Amino acid sequence: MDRIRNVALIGHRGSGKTSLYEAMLFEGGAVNRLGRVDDGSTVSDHESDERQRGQSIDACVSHLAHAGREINLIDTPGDPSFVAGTAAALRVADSAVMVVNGAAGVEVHTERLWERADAEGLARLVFVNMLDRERADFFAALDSLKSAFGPHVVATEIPIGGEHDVRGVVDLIDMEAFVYAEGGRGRAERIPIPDELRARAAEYREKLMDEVAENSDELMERYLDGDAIDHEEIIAALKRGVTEGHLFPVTCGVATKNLGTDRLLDAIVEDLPSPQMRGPLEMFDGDGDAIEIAPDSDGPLVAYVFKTTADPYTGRINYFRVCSGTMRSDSQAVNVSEHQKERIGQIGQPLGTDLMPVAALGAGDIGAVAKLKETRAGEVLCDEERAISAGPLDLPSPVMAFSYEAKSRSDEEKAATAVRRLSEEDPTLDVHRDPQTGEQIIAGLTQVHVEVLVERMKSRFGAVVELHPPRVPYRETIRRPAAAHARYKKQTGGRGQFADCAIEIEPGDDDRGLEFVDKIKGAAIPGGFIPSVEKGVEEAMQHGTLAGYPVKDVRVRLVDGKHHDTDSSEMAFKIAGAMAFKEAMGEADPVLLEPILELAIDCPEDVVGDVIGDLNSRRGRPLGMEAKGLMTQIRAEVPMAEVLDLAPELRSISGGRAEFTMEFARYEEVPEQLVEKVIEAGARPAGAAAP
Ligand SMILES: Nc1nc2c(ncn2[C@@H]2O[C@H](COP(=O)(O)OP(=O)(O)OP(=O)(O)O)[C@@H](O)[C@H]2O)c(=O)[nH]1
Ligand SMILES: [Mg+2]
Repeated sequence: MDRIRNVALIGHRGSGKTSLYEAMLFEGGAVNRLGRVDDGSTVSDHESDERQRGQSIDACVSHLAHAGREINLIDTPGDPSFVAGTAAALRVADSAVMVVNGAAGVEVHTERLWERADAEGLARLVFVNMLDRERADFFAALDSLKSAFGPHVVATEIPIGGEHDVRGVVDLIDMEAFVYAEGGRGRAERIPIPDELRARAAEYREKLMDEVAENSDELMERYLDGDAIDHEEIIAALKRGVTEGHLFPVTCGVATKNLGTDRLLDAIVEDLPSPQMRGPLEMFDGDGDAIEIAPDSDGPLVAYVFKTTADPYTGRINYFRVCSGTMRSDSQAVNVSEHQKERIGQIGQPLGTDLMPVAALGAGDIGAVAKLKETRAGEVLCDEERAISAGPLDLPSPVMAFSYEAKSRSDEEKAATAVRRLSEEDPTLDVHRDPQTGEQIIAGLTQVHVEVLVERMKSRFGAVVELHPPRVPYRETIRRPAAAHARYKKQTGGRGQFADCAIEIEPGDDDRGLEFVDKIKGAAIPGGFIPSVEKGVEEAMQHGTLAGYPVKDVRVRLVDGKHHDTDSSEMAFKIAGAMAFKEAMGEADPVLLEPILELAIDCPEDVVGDVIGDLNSRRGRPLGMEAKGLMTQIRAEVPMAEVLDLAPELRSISGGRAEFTMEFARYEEVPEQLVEKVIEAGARPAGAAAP
């Protein structure tokens, strides 16, 4: 029952997660060569674009065995452009190892990812990595962790040596010291605690014991009495605190030298909870009420699919966590999200892209299966039809929208398939046709996010497309109430067309879109035609009267009308509805809206002034400033129209040391002096008739 550990490696970009992942696979015997990010020889980061860019883009799952336990280890990307994979990994892990750069301490995404792990209720352990780097300082990193995450962040080991001569660690639980042979495999050699570290080790041991004892009254009493407390007792209390999410052990090492990795695997087994210890997972029933899914292998099957890969050669592979019941090879399951039966072929335990075949996987385990027809990430598989869902992941919405054009006719077809299949992999991508301009749009979280998609369209599907600079999705709305009356009448011999309607419009509530209220008394317009009027209004709202941008948040009351027994039709009422809306909108003080984004820019102290100056020139409004480790974070609201070229500018201001994330905040009126310019650029494709 206590066999499995599902662990996600998370951390700021470039903190060494993938390097640590490879070292753990090597140490656990899953591979017999230590993979290196810099040589492109890793199990994770196996995609060509990951190797080229030197960063993880997708989450990668591997299974390994250590000390009689089964560890499902998930490497995640640190770049917020690819947060979808990270968020999905956290959904299926029971705990997270937070990897921190020992020379930088807590960085921006260290904090964001910590919050994500917290929101998923995950136990957390920290690995302070890169202790061999210049200016690496374990104790400074520990202090930054404590000030970011509170006093229950506590070292369970401290390093021996530092920077170029870091050699090993002192274990504070057993008060033993270990040194590692350079690049050696296997356990470290035990040595006496070096004299120069004795006082420090005793000091940090006391801090550790104070925290651990808090988790057991009995242990606290004996600890205060000065009794000897053995390894098992300490671990039991530690594990309780970690599992309940109020104790966070900190370990350390050097991923690229495989230093400390064996001890990290021990800590995963000893300190982190199994699925059974973690307990039931929360899902939702058909009414959206929370239900608990207990990790019982004999219970009904509930499996959550957290990752789907699309490859034209190997086909689709789905990665899942068995939340309850047992998933068996050569069986059947129902995709209850799509109401589709799926034939389950050979299931396996993943090692990167490889699958090690297994007959069955019980509750709490993670596996993969190829060739499901309809199933994608986020969906739930059960043994029979059940109303159950996992709830959406908390993900930012795509704000950077680029239009693209296929290079040739044949690319056009390939691009359509590629975009559809690739966007299945990533819920933070939005691909659609712009209803205004007819252009094909790819929207993502950042420019890099969209560029990676375009590279994959080419490398995996042979579809070559050209990206055009992103367009700002302006909107229109109204500022005051107005009324209009429209009559659509045509007599062309035979049966004519007749519809007549009167509407009142007024500003609606934020983000409600169109609110259509039927106020018709008697049978001035027969009930069957009223949806047609609404449809007409809806269509007219696709192209506002100012510049042809979609209109948002308007309340429309249909108050009166007339019909004709033979000449009235749905079509006629739709046209009358659209005519009435356009006329009313023109009278209702229409205004142009632009999206405002909230930016978080992280930059070194010495360029803060320049960055703020740059933001001011972009109509930016500062929201605040905060020290984050070695960096300063500036938060500001900036109109989207002004940030499209922010990335290169920021790179040049900071010499590549700044980075930023952005999220949609809200729509605001375009300042008066800019309205003309936006209207001129207009959303209307060239040559289209004015409304
Ligand atoms: N000196 C030193 N370099 C390291 C260590 N760990 C990783 N690196 C190097 O740091 C760089 C980034 O390492 P990765 O393992 O790709 O980092 P990551 O956290 O997976 O990065 P993302 O996937 O982009 O978030 C690579 O060049 C590694 O060789 C370490 O412990 N010491
Ligand atoms: Mg990585």
